[in-house]
Amino acid sequence: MKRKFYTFVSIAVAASLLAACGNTGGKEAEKESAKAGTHHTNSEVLAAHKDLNQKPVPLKMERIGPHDVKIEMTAQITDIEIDKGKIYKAWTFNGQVPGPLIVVNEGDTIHFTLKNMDPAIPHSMDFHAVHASPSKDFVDVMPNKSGTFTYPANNPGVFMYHCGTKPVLAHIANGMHGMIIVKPKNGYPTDNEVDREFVLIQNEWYKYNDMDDFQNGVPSYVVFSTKALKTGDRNTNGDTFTLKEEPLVAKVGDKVRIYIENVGPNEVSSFHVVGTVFDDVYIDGNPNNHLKGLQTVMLPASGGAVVEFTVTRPGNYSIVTHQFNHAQKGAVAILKVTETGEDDSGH
Ligand SMILES: [Cu+2]
Repeated sequence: MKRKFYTFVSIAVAASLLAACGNTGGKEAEKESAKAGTHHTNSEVLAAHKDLNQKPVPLKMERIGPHDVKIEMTAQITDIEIDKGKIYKAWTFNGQVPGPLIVVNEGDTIHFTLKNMDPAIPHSMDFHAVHASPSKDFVDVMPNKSGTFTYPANNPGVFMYHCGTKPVLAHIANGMHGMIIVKPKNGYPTDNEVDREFVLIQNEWYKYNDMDDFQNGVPSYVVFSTKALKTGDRNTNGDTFTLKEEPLVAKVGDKVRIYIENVGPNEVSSFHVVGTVFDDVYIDGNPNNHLKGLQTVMLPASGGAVVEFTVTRPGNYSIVTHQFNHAQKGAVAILKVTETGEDDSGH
C-alpha cells in the first residue's frame, strides 16, 4: 500500500515537473518520447535507447584566444560497467560517467556547444562555474540538435557541471554530471609544495532509470572515479572496482593534491584519506577558502574542494567517504605509496 502510494506520488511529481517546464523542452520531450514509443515508464530503458550504445566521443577543447576557450561536448547513451559485470545504459556526456574533466583559467570566456546525440530526449548543460541566465544559457538542446552558449568563468575553483533538463534528478542520476576546474589566476599558496595531483569524483548509482528509487530510495552503489589532468593520466568511470584494482600511485614523502567533487545527486560526502591529515584544504577550490589540519572534508551534493596531504610511509592508503555505509557500497579508492613512486605490484 505504502509502496503504491510512493510510486503514485513519484509519477505525479515527475509528470508535474514535466508539465511545469513549459515550452523549453518538456512538451517537446513528451512529444519526442511519445513518438519514440517511450512514454513514461519507470525503471526501464527507453525504447529509443534499447539498441543504443554510442561510442565515447573525445572531449573537444580548444583555446581560441588568450581568454577564450571553445568546448564541444556530446550528450549520448553509452553502456557503463558500474559494478563487476553490471552494465548501466547511462545518459552521459561524451560516453563517460562522470563526464570528461574540463579545465579553464579564471577569467576565461567559455564558448560551449552541446551536441545532443540522444535520439529521444533533450539534454542541457549547467556549469556551476559560470555566471549565466539559466533560462537562456542552460536551456534544453533537442534530440539530434546542437546548441551553443557563451559565458564567463570568473571564479576560481572546483565545480560541478550537470544536465539541467527536467526532471533534473533523473538526468543526473542516470549519469549526466562531471567536474570543471577553474584555475586561479594567482594559483594556490601551496602550489610549490605539491608533488602529485589527482582528480577524484564521487557519484551514486540507483536502480536503472527508476524515478521512485532516485527520489525515495538509497543508492545501490556509491563510487569514485578519476579523470585525466594531463596527458597520460587515466579517465575512469564511476564504478566499484577500478580504483581498488588499479590504485593511484605516489612516492613516500610526496605532498599529494586531490581535486575532489561530489556530484551526488543526493548524498553528501565525508571525504577522508586513511593514514594522513589534510594539511591544506581549499573549500570549493577557492584559494581564499584556505583551511589547515582537517581530518575529513564535508562535501555537500555538488560541492568540491582541493585537499593536500603528505604521505610519510609506504603502504596502501584508503580514500573513502567516512559515511561507511557508502564506503561499503563502493566508495573506496586506493592510493598506493611506494619508495619509487611507481606501482611495484605489476599493474
Ligand atoms: Cu540530460
